[in-house]
Amino acid sequence: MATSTLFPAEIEAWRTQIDDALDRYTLFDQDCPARLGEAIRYCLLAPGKRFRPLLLLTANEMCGGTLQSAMPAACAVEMIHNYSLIHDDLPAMDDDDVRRGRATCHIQFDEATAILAGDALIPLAFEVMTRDIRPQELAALCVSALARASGPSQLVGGQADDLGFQFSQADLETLEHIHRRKTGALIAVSLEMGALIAGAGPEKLKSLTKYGKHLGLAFQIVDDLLDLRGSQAKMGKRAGKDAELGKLTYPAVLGEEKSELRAREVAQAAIDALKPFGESARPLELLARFVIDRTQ
Ligand code: GRG
Repeated sequence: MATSTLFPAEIEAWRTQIDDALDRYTLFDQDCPARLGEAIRYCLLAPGKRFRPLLLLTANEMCGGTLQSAMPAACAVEMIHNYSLIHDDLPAMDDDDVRRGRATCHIQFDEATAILAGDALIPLAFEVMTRDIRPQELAALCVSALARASGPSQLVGGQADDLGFQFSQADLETLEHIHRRKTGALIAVSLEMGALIAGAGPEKLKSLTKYGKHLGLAFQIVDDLLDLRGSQAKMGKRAGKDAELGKLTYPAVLGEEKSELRAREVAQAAIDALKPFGESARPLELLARFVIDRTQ
């Protein structure tokens, strides 16, 4: 999976810093069994796009924050995202054997290790935030926002419904309700935490959260289209899995052409939500365009 130059240069430079911080956060002590630590690092440090941490850092910078103050939350959201990928790939869920161009965790290690590696990333994310975000009141706000976004009514609930609707029919509203939680919640909370850490006022916070919600949906629509049309070599994961698993997807509900139109419409709504930022919203505009044009 080639991820070397995905984003505009100024954003791209942060990816290395995110990778370095994730590396430092997973240098475990002697009490962490070697195989578990190895599995966590194998998945977390694999070449992902780092899209959620990049959104967080970009929103933070737009609101006047510093990279150093936002990095713990950026790493935390990537940890939660990675746990969800590891568990999603398990035989009990999507049963995938390739992720980020490599064997999935349970294939490379074993199922129990993959479950535990995913499990471990959840408390690690919250440990990092409570320890490294200052002041403590801000850490508490971020913990609360990320816990909600990854909890039973958002990420986990969206995943449960996604599994529950396999091989069934549903309308657009149901489909969007699933996608907004399964994929959108972590994307939206990344923007929200970036703004919170920079001390953004209510207008900017609202605008970024709205952008995040629209962008999350656009991201998932494109993901559905890539699964239909994309190649494993580019995406680093198997294509065509959605149809195989009878997943409720945009192309299944709307058809390919209308799905593409809907993705563009939602990405434009995301960009429109950035009006209060004026010219300084340019990096997030570029990220919204990346979502629409991405091939991995
Ligand atoms: C197990 C609670 C739980 C949730 C799983 C991750 C997930 C939710 C589902 C995966 C199915 C899927 C393809 C969702 C589409 C959106 C998504 C999360 C894509 C993967 O994220 P990327 O493209 O991946 O940002 P990288 O590897 O670049 O980080």
